[in-house]
Amino acid sequence: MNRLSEFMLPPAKSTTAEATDALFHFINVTSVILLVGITIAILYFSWKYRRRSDDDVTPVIAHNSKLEITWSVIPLILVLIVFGWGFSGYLNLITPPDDAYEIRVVGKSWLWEFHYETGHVSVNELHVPVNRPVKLIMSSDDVLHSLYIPDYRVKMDVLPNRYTSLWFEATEIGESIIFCTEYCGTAHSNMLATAYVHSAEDFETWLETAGSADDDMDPVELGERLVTRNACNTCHSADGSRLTGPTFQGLWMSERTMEDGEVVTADENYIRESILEPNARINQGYDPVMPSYAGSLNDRQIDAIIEYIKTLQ
Ligand code: HEC
Ligand SMILES: [Cu+2]
Repeated sequence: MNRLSEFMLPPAKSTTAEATDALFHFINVTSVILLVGITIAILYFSWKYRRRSDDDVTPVIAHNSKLEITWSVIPLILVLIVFGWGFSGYLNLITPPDDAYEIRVVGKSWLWEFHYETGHVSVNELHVPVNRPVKLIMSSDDVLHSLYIPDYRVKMDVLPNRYTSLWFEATEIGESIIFCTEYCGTAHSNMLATAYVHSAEDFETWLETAGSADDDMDPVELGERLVTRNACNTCHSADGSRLTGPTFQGLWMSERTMEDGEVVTADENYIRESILEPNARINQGYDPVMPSYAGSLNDRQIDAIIEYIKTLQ
């Protein structure tokens, strides 16, 4: 079974992954056996009962009860096994253990926000402790998204105006990739995040120091890091090329034309407003798709981003 998993699937790194894989292999192996058996039977019968001479006449066969019962009962048993097995696995996957550690997840086009009990918010980085159940309570700020962690074999839709949840218990310290698996627009394929699994102590340390590690960093450097960390660079380039949003190069103090013809100078206030209330004014020729960063970036971080944009002349 393990060999088969290594061959077909990403490594199983959660407590429930192996049970999911076992059912997957059962369905797969049974299907292959049936496929081969049926194919051989078809070939054999078409050879055995081939037309041998012109006056060959096919006898009339009304039915064969034994055969019909056999080919109804065997699939019925297989389907019942898959149902029972799948249903008990499903119940396990939708029932998080009571002591699960809770993290709020917000999907936005096109990034993931993870909100921790301390109030810390990380973008596209999910930090979790190893060997402890974690429950994600998820919602979307805009369209349908879906959070998928292949290594843990968990996936759940993320909807606007409603909470969905999933849980897992990571069994290995390390990193796993997180995908959005609901097509959600232009940069859907960039809607990636990473799950970082820490030891219990390292996780506590991370939680205590998250965010404050930036405290004595140079503002320009911090700004550049925040632009990557908050996925601004999926929509804004620093080299003049046009992505979903306008480039940051040459933005500082330039004249921006809005949808309604208004011309605005890109000063501190304009950039700040663009980050906190992106839909207050829309640039001419662009779609109103930027998510608001109100609540996830504080004043110091916004200042740092502005300092960084100033350097991109
Ligand atoms: C999903 C894509 C997307 C992401 C992510 C995104 N933006 Fe935007 N942004 C846009 C689009 C599109 C516009 C132009 C339309 C508008 O004005 O809302 C824009 C406009 C802006 C503007 C005004 C630019 C100008 O040329 O006038 C600034 C400043 C800005 N974004 C900063 C940021 C920062 C900082 C981040 C990350 C914290 C960010 N954006 C993340 C899509 C995005
Ligand atoms: Cu998405």
